[in-house]
Amino acid sequence: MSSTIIVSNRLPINISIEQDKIIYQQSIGGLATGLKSFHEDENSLWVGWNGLNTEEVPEALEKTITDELKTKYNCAPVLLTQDDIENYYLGFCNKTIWPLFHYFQNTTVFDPHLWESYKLVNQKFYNTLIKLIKKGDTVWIHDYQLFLLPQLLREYDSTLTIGFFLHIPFPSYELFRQLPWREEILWGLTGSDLIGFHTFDYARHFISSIRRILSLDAKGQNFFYKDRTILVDVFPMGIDYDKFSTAINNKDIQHANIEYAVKTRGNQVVLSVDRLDYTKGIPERLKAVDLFYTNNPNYLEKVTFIMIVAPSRADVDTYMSLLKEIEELVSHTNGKHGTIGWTPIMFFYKPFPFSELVSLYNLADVLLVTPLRDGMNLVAKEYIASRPDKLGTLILSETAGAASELGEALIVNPNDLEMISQQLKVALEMPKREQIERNTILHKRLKRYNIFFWASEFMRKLQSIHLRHTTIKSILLANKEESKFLSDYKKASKRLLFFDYDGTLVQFNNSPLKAVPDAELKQYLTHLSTDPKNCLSVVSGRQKDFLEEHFGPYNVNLIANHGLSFKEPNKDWIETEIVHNEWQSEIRPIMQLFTDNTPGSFIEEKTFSLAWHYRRCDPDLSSLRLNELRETLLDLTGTMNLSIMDGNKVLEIKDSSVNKGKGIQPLLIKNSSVDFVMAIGDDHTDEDMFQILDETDYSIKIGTGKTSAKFHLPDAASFRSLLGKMIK
Ligand code: GDG
Repeated sequence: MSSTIIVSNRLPINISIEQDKIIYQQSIGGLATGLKSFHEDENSLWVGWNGLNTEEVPEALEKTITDELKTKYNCAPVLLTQDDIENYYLGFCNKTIWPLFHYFQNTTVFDPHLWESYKLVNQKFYNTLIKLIKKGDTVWIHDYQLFLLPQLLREYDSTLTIGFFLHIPFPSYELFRQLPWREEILWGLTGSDLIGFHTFDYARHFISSIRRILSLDAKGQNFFYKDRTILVDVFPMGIDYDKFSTAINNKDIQHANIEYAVKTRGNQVVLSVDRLDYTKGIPERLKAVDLFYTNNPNYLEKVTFIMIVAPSRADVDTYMSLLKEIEELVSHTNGKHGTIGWTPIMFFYKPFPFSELVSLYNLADVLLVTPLRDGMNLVAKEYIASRPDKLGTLILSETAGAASELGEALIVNPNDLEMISQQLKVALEMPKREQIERNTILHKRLKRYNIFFWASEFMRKLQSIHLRHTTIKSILLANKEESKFLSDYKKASKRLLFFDYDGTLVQFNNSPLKAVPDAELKQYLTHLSTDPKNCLSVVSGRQKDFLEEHFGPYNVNLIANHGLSFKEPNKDWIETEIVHNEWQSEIRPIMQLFTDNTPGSFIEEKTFSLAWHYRRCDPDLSSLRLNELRETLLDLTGTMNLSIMDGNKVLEIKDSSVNKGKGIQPLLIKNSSVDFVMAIGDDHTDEDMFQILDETDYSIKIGTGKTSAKFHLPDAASFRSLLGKMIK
């Protein structure tokens, strides 16, 4: 039976060893809390680091821990050394990716040594996983610690279903590009079938980096790599709504509530709950609270602020200096505004048990959540869900992912202390009726889009995109199919071979007009064209002169201008159709206008067509211009016998009576008795060739996407390697 494997840096269980006794505790943190319910419900296997370093655990104990993790918690550990923890976890993850992705570029460390450790640990996760996964399994990888894992697993088994979810923000391209290892990280993610983010902005930033850094094509939420389409989508993570909304029925929680009310003297209570982290905006929040008391002396002794900070990443220096700064700010405000009987800020640097946390959610009149950046922020959702009375006001930072979902909260700029202080007053004075109105809407949303819905939506999309990959009609020309192709080729006594040029015989580079045959290709062509069994043709949209310059010396047929011009070896060019190109004078000025407005684009003039190339342009601008140009041309050419073709980073307009299918037809007729026919190409213009071939012929598309070809190859490099095998 196939199963689901969750992979994250940490297991949802914290393990500590005290005097040879093993203590298991539920981890705190968004990912662990959020996914725990899904894990228990689905009976999935969870793979991650167990929180210990291999040096401090005797081997016998290691085995006991591994066994107990499996039997009691359905977890399998990845073992890390002290060195891994220092350089991968505390190093690259927490000193490089975490600050950069949360827009703290000034404190981001770029150290190749840490990057090496990151690669090594991703490999360790891979080594653990391949011992556990079975054919047909689904692997769901979580978060920024494991960016390289999807591609490692894809190379191990191309049929695996692989999903990736990022729990933190994905920064804008301008920020992400600062990372020296940006390409490796993006390539690592391309092994996934589905990549999920909390918000549309993060997904948009990611696609922009994919297009600009890897130069991969993207359409809407899909991008294309080799023979696969990878879906990028938005899944705002929910919480276990029922667990929080019913928790107050618990007697302990009700008692704790009464006790807390006495301790806060019946004052109005403002609460905040965070892990210790500089992204959470804790010092700024404390300054805003201080400002609130200064600006509103009538609230002194009437409002108490409870701040819970759960210890986190205590081994990273910046976190300890942050704690010191927080403690100083707390004592400053308490010293300045406090009285003998009243402490303005009750500060706790420790984790609270779930029951006490829910009591505090129920006690608080206001929850103040002001991170400078936050992927989502689950605390905001938990607060609302914990209040069946639908009372309480949420103040939420606009830079938390949750803000895009919880619009009924009071939204603030976390750097605007005056604004936070004002909104605190608004929140404390908000009439109950308005609180209930706002929170009723929020409850509905949180109840529906809960953690189970979130996980099942992700899984549903993941399975459907994976199914799409396995049901692509054209067959990958690999393994068995490739062997059959090579054996048919070798057996044949007469063969017709049609090769497209750009993107097929040569790879695209940034300047398509400069792509010329390299030494290896020349060697292969010499071999193929001197084999008396072969009749080889290069079929291209290029002009006659170009093909003649590069292929003239070989014994090959040249079919230029998309099939319009034909030349056999040692003969003259002939035109296969009579075409008119008066239309060009009308279309050229329009194309020129678009060229002027799109830096990097240029027009290629051909005998019977005009091509607008945009490979070197800004991808966002060119996609905008491309749509405009296509629509303008469609309007203009409605009554003319012209067709507009989307090629690989080129839009070409040409006479409709010319196409590559028509171009190769005379050769197919003349050689009707051959026993091997093959046509290969990478874009839309090659489809006319594929369609004219018989069912038993080899039509091969390079790349993914809709095609009438019977077979496909991932990229031009795979065709090059196939050519190498053909001449052996
Ligand atoms: C990352 C992203 C994203 C906190 N203190 C206590 C406690 N907690 C629990 C909360 C909540 C979780 O920890 C914190 O989740 P957040 O979402 O607020 O933040 P991160 O830990 O930074 O999580 C974040 C999340 O992943 C999910 O994708 O939302 O943006 O940074 O569940 O309740 N729980 C208990 N005592 C505490 O003192 N019991």
